Amino acid sequence: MASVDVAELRQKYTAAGQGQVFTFYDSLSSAEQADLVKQLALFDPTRINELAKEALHPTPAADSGPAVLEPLPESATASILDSDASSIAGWYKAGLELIAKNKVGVVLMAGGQGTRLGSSAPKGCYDIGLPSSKSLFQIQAERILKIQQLAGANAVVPWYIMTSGPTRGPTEAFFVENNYFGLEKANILFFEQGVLPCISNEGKILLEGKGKVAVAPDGNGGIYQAMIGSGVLADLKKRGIEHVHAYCVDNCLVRVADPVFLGFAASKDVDIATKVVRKRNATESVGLILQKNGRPDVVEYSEIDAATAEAQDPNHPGVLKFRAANIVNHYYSLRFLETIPQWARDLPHHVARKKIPYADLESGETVKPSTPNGIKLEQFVFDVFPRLALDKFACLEVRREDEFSPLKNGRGTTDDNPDTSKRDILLQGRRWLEAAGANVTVSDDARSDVSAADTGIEVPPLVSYGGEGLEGFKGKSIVAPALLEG
Ligand code: UD2
Repeated sequence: MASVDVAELRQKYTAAGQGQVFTFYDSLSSAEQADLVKQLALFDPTRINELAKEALHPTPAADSGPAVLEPLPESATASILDSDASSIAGWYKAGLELIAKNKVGVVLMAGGQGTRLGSSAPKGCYDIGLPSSKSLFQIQAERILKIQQLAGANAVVPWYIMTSGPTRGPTEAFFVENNYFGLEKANILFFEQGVLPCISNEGKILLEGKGKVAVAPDGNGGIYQAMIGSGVLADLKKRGIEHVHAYCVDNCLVRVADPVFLGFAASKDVDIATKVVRKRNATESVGLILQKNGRPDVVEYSEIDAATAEAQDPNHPGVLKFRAANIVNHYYSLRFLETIPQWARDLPHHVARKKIPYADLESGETVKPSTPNGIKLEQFVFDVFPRLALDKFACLEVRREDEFSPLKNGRGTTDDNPDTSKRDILLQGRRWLEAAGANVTVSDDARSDVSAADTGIEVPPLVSYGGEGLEGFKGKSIVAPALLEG
């Protein structure tokens, strides 16, 4: 890193009214001073002021009137639930061919801090309690292995894993410890998203300690600038990748590099496609895929008004009008990703009001506030959608029970927790085996209050990616709960 002119940096921050970050500078050791300067050199205080001003005192929208929100038009959506088997088989075949030709790459968003889950390790390392004790990372790695095998002997699906500062080290170490779960190390690339300073309610950059700025990951929308800065986009191009699947680490049912999704998106020649599930209820914590002023868009659960969330479909009484739930499962054409430099910096920043530990500027002591004292700024990955005309965007509705069971909360909560993740994987395995003609019964010694999970079967990804290849179990009797061996 080029040496930083400290005086110039100090002057820049002071001129921007952010000189308080140097309050303790002279009392720091030279190593601490170097660390602080290295951190401060990452940010432009004038830009931070612009973001903070917009976040704390938003510019009123031009008086173009309230946004017109409507569900996506039929032309931009398809549903697995009502597509015929031949269409699905056609997408599957086309997608597998793209994988066989090494045209497909996978990008994993794994930089979240998993605060609600309460685990200090990265979410991908989490053991949801399966009979195999596999982590989310291992399940996803084995799905990549399996889809490569299904596509053909020479198929390679490179896996780009986005981490954030706190998750980078533990994530890479986990993969090394587990020998990359059988994948080739050369086809797994870790990269780091950016961070942004935490801002006080008065618009000041907060210090976490005397020599450290309080920072937070810049949101999963930081993926775009990170793909440029980390060389991921260049690597995708070098490998001749044309189709990219980007997904959320915490969904244990995710079909990584799903051939059906890839074939669907490629057949429509869109630049972005997204998978959705039917929203569980009006208050579910999911974004809503819809059209806003005629453009594809997503209204996040943290920013939706009750009227929109609860609006009923006029043609289907009792059904939500806005029911296409975002599941952080997106397709991108590489040609679109090559336009990132044109727009990534302009993606809006969303505001999360938080209790942010900060260094008191008098005493230098770290204070843990009891009420929100500032904001974190983050970009959302789906905020790029409105850049597309509807004909370059597509939405594929999939079955929630087959493709979406997010791990958001700790054990003991009502949903989206390790137990619901485990249950959903085991019940899916049972459905697959019964569809193949196996006879599944529940063991006598299962507890009297046998849980749904205890009636399921774990079918490892290397045995079946999506329920295929289980014909050999026809007529076989299997006693649940069980882990199916290959
Ligand atoms: C996300 C979606 C929401 C809905 C929900 C379903 C966004 C912005 N919101 O909300 O619409 O689909 O998931 O489960 O996508 N991540 C990073 N870096 C960050 C922050 C998050 O990589 O700075 C990753 C995170 O590791 C995870 C994904 O993005 O893989 C979603 O993050 P989250 O679980 O914090 O998002 P959530 O549940 O608030």
